[in-house]
Amino acid sequence: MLFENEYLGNVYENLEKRNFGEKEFLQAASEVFASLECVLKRYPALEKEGVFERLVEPERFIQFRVPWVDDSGNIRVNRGFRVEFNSAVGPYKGGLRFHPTVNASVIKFLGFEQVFKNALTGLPMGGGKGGSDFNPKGKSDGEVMRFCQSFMAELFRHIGPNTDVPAGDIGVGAREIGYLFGYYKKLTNSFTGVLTGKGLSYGGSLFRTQATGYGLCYYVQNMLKILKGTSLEGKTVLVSGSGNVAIYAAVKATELGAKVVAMSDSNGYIYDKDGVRLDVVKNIKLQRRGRIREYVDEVKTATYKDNFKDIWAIPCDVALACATQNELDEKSAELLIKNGVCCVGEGANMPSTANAVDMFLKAGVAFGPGKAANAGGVACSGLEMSQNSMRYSWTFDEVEAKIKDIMNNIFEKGYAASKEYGEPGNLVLGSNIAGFSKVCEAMLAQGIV
Ligand code: NDP
Ligand code: 2IT
Repeated sequence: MLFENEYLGNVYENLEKRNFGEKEFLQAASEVFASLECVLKRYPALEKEGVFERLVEPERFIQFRVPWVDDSGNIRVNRGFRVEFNSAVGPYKGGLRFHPTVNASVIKFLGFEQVFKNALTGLPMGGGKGGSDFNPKGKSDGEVMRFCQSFMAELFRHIGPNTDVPAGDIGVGAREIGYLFGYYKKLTNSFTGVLTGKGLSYGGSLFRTQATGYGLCYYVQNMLKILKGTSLEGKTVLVSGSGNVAIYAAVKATELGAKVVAMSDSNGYIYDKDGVRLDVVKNIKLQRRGRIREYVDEVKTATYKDNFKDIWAIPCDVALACATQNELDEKSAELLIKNGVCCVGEGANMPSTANAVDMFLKAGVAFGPGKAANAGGVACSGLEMSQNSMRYSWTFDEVEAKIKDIMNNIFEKGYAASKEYGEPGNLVLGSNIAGFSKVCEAMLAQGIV
């Protein structure tokens, strides 16, 4: 039995049977269940309310065909998904991921995590997620546009500014959101805040581009200050990935006085002992959609190595995992701990394996779980929804100040719950409990729906 509590064990066993082989979804659910065992002990009535059975069953799961025509005239078929996981706290909210590894398990794990993350922000957002196994890499703008239009030709029936509000995630950035928004507008003849992460010229929020990465650094600053009595100033930092989250995490960490010495993509990583030049990275990744290895063509003193996982072998004080799920395993955790890491922040969703998380917690490393540490992005999306509803926009500084506040609060809530439940500083436990408490209260108030 994975869980001491028999009821929880049975719910989980049933979940395994009904979602056979969906390892990412089961991984995310078992982590949350493990954190909530102590809550169930304190409030045994939750069993009668069927809260746990309801939590792990998505309210709606949509899968659809996405046919499109490539530049050579070939017909291609991809699979589209949207999971509308839980709307107890607000309209479904969460990103779309376009990546060849996308499947039902990945979408469900992301949607499940999103429910708790969104609750932690304190904004009225439920949890959802979606995407496709479409690979935007190497596709022309025309191909990406035709794919997005075909994707939206089905998705538009299920979403709406008060129902379900998608945004970006891996492989979905400003270009894709633009094409998706344009087609939604054409199909419905309405200009609404149905997507977030929009361009600034048509209703996007200032600071959304920076929000996840900067938010991660604000969260990490809280961890370092409260749990370790220090700050990012003078720290050596590793940042995995080199997409939206990674780049802006590296920018903010550098601004706060840290030295980012390595970044990666799915092929390999660069090491620059003098501190990664972010103007060069931005130019390669954001302007040219290039590969991280191109960095060493411009910065001759830096080195490039294949195998992105080896980035974790570089000695550092702080590790920010900003690429993808399960990128940081037991072996990597062991190396980081051996090399004296004091803080790990998850910019990505579930980048650390379950064993890696346990090792960090046991070793006394300050560990910031994704659903808390990377919530700055969706929090800013929530503020984009507010601005769209008001038909008004806040300045960059106004949005940044609100996000900083939200990230400080998320840390506080998780830390307070970790103390209340007897494991001070265990932010996995604390954040799961704090997120759950809000969702649970909203679910109980609304009856069996
Ligand atoms: P991007 O598409 O901008 O960048 C993704 C980065 O991760 C790229 O460097 C990519 O490398 C790397 N990557 C993707 N898949 C893999 C893989 N299988 N193995 C190794 N590296 C991989 O996405 P984001 O920066 O937006 O997202 C990164 C993470 O942050 C994801 O986990 C996402 O869910 C999470 N997140 C994103 C938020 C946002 O606002 N964008 C908010 C909260 C969390 P390559 O180019 O080689 O594919
Ligand atoms: O994982 C995430 O929180 C996101 N990809 C952002 C979701 C959003 O709705 O902005």
